[in-house]
Amino acid sequence: MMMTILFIVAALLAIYAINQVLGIFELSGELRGKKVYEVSDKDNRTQSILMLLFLFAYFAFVIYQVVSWGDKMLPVPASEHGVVTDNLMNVSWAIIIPVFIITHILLFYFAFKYVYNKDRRADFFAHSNKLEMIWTLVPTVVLTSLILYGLNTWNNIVTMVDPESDHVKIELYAQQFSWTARYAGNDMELGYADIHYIEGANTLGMDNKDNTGKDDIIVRGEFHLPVNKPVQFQFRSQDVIHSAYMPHFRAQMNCVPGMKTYFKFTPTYTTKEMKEITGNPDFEYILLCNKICGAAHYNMQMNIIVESEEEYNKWLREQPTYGSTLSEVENSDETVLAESLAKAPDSENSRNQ
Ligand SMILES: [Cu+2]
Repeated sequence: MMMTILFIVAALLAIYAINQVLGIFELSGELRGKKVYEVSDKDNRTQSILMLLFLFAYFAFVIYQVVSWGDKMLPVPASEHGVVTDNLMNVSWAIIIPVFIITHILLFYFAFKYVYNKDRRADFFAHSNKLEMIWTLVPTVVLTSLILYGLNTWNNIVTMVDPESDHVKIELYAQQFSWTARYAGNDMELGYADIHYIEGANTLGMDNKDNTGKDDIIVRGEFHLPVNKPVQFQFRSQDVIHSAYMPHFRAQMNCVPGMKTYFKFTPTYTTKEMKEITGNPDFEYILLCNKICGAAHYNMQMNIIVESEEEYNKWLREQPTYGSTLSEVENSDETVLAESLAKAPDSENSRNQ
C-alpha cells in the first residue's frame, strides 16, 4: 500500500517536472524570437514517417504475439455445439482480420502520403450518392448476416435437452470458493433445494422431506460424464454471481443467486482421447469459475472426466446417494442430523475456505 502511494506521488512529480521543463523550452524559444506554436515542414515530415513506422511496428508486434503465444489457444472443441461455435468464431475472424489489415494500412499510409504540402490543394466535393451507398450497404449486409448467423446458432445451443430422451442431468452448485456437482440419480429428478435449508454439512440446502432428492449423488473435486450423451446442466449459486466455465466444451453460464440457469452439451471426446489429440499425457477437462467472485476465486476448479458409458456407470454406482448419507445418522431428526454433520471434517474445510 505504502509503495503504491509512493509510486503515485513519484509519477505526479514526474509529470509536473516534465511540464515545467517544456515551459522553459517555450520561454527560451520565444526569447530567441522563434514562433513556438508554428508547425514547420520538418515537423510534418517527422510525423508522417512516424506514422509509417508505427504501422510496421504494430503489425510486427501482432505477428510476434501470434507466433509466440499461438499454441496457448484451446485445442479442438470436445462437444457437438463447440464445433458450431468455433465455426462462427472463425467466420467472424475471416471477415474481421482482412478488413482490419486493409483499413489500417490505408489509414497510416495515407497519413504518410498526404502529409501537408503547401503547393498541393485538396480536391473538394461535398457529396457522392455512390460512395454513401457503398459504405452503408456493405457493412449492413455483412453485419446483419453475421448477427442472424450468430442468433440462429445461439438459439439452437440454448434449447433444453428433451426430458424424455436418454441424457444425464447434473446441477453445478457454486459458492465462495468451491463447486459441488449433484447428479439427478435414478429418478432423473434433482431433489428440491433452497437456501433456507442450508445448515451444517447440508451446504446445498437439500430439502430432506423431498424424496426425489434421496437418490441424488453429490460429488466434489471431480465429476464424470459419459461420452456422446447429452448432458443437461442446471446451475445455482449460494452467495454471489459465479460463472461455470468449461472451456474445452465451449460452455459457459452464469450462476446467479436466487435463480436457476441452464446449459446443455454433448461431450464428443473422452479424456483419454483428448490426451492423445493434444499430445499432453496430463490433459484434464476442467470446470472453472469465470467471474472474479472474491479472494480465493482461483480456487474454484473441478476436474471433469469424460469416459465411456460403461466406465461412467461403474463410477456412478460407486458414489453414495444423498439418502444413504442421511440414513448413516441414527436419529433422522433434522437438527440432530445437522449437528452431527457439522462436526464432519468436510464441513470444517468448506467453512475455513
Ligand atoms: Cu466464483
